[in-house]
Amino acid sequence: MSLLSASNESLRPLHPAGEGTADRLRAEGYAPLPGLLTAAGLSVLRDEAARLQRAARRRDFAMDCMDGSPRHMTTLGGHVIAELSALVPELYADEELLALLSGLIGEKALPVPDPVERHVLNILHRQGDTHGAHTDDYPFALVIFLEAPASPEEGGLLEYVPEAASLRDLTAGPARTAHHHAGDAYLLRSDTTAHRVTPLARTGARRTVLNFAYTTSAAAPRTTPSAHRLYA
Ligand SMILES: O=C(O)CCC(=O)C(=O)O
Ligand SMILES: [Fe+2]
Repeated sequence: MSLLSASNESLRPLHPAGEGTADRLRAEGYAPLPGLLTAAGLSVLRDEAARLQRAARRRDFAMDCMDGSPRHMTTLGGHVIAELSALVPELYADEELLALLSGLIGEKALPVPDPVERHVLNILHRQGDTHGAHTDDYPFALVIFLEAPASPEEGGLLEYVPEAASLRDLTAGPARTAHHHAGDAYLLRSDTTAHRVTPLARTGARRTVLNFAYTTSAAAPRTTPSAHRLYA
């Protein structure tokens, strides 16, 4: 079944990346892509994530290489997703999606070599669940929301500081925050933007995202142990 070919039913036509989105990515390290998924795309991916979640693993630890920031979440790495899902790898490599991302980045968005980091599933589902402060190994992350807390008061906000000198920048001053709805996505300059997901504040709230990592031909390879600790 190909939902994700040229007549893509899962992604909206390319215009949701409105005017100014590329500028915002460059200036702020973050660009929202509200309603990137169609209703059909959201429904299919949500069912896929619910199926994949059965293979996912609970993680509760401090990430040493990221200033000991907390991980309280359930995750599934890209290597397992590739074994269990046709849909997610297809969407990751979808030409329409790559064209959209390349347009925003200003160069060709390329799949990353590491099968573990390429496309991952992150699920926050208990009160207090959080994906603590870090930067990513690869320069760009497309985060697609399949479930999200209804309001910012329920937590699960993205907090970010572009061009961060250190992860401490997230707490040293006011960080930027963003709330998203299911079906939304955002693109992050994820290697130089310090970022974290604030703790879920309410029992029963859920936040499920797919994170797709991309690189460019100019990007210097940089790897930390963090992805393998969280996903392998
Ligand atoms: O869930 C998010 O909004 C961020 C995910 C993230 O930073 C990551 O998976 O590296
Ligand atoms: Fe990240």
